[in-house]
Amino acid sequence: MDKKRPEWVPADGGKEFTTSVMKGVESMHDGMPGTSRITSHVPQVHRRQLTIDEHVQGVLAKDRTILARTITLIESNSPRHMQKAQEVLKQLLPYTGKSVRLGITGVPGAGKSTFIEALGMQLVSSGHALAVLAVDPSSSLTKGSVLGDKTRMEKLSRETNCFIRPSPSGGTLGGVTRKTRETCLLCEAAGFDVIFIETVGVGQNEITVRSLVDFFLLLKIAGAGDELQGIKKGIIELADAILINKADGDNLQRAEVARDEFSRALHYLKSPTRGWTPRVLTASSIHGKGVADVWKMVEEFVAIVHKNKLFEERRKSQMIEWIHDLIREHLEQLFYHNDVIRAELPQAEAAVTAGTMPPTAAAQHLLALFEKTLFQTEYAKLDGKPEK
Ligand SMILES: Nc1nc2c(ncn2[C@@H]2O[C@H](COP(=O)(O)OP(=O)(O)OP(=O)(O)O)[C@@H](O)[C@H]2O)c(=O)[nH]1
Ligand SMILES: [Mg+2]
Repeated sequence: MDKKRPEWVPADGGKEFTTSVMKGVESMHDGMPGTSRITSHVPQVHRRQLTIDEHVQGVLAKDRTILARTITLIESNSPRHMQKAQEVLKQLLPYTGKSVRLGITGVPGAGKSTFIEALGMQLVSSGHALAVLAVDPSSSLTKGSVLGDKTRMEKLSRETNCFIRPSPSGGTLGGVTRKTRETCLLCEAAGFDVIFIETVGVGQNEITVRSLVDFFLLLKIAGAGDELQGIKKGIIELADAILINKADGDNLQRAEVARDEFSRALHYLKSPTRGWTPRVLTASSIHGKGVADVWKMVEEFVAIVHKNKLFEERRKSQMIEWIHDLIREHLEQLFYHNDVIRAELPQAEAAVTAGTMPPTAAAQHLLALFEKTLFQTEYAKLDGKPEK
């Protein structure tokens, strides 16, 4: 884990900003689980940069090495790479959209990776091609969960029909979303028909994941003392299903009690998906029990949302949401990177905390300053241009 600050964080940014950035995956390995049995058709000498066409053709040809490199390109924050990545994506867009995206969220240790390994093995053995994107792996909490994940998904990572990719957890929330969204598109273009997105549930993450996936699965463990807290937080309102994991051994009975409690609670909540009533299931991922039922449920769900057109509708509105996320993110960066704002912000904050200025007035003052500098830049551009 690098302690590098992401470049967008304002100089006086506090804990509310992510201040640690995971090292790019490429520096450790190429994102390929196990050994790739497919030989890349592009020479790897000196890892020369691929052309746009090589990226596009490689992804379409399901070349996993090129897929991994294209994801790395997309994760890059350099403007040159971003431009290239956008061109690659544009050309791949016609080949996207044909997958089921499943978001899997739960507290650290809930058993997400174990569940993914169990269900994933069943899916690949029945002919599915599965991509697993581990967003925000909990390495910040458990130090090195990426490695842990690789061992926990040991069998799965050796499957040629499975592609496992840990994603960087740093950057803006929008950055993570943009990259994960774009990675999903790449995986779809490469022919993966099931995409799992594993994230640690820490509040905001769940909302982000909901905006990326078709089906949102919340993993819980019984007896963790948080059974009904989730309801208050509104997180379970986002879930299409809750899976009480570790329903085995001494925990079995508690898991069943938790299932009934959650079922009752869900009864009073509005479903996040029209035409679908959220369900609560139990499973023991470690023993593979109840795991197949989860997939049966997802298939049922997919049939319903295809029939009532919600699948397509949701994907479209997620794309629209995406545009606005990007605009918001960009405007925020412009604002906080602005020299005038950077100079003025601490004073405005001090005035507010000293009680000499109301927060609204401070915000208005800063925004007015910002707008003024924007116009000045525009006027400066006009200066020197010959009049018509
Ligand atoms: N008894 C039991 N243990 C389980 C089960 N599923 C997972 N575990 C154990 O719980 C621990 C955490 O499992 P993981 O799959 O790594 O959990 P995770 O949610 O992916 O954790 P992070 O990635 O760190 O957030 C491991 O020791 C697993 O062996 C289960 O169904 N039953
Ligand atoms: Mg995990």
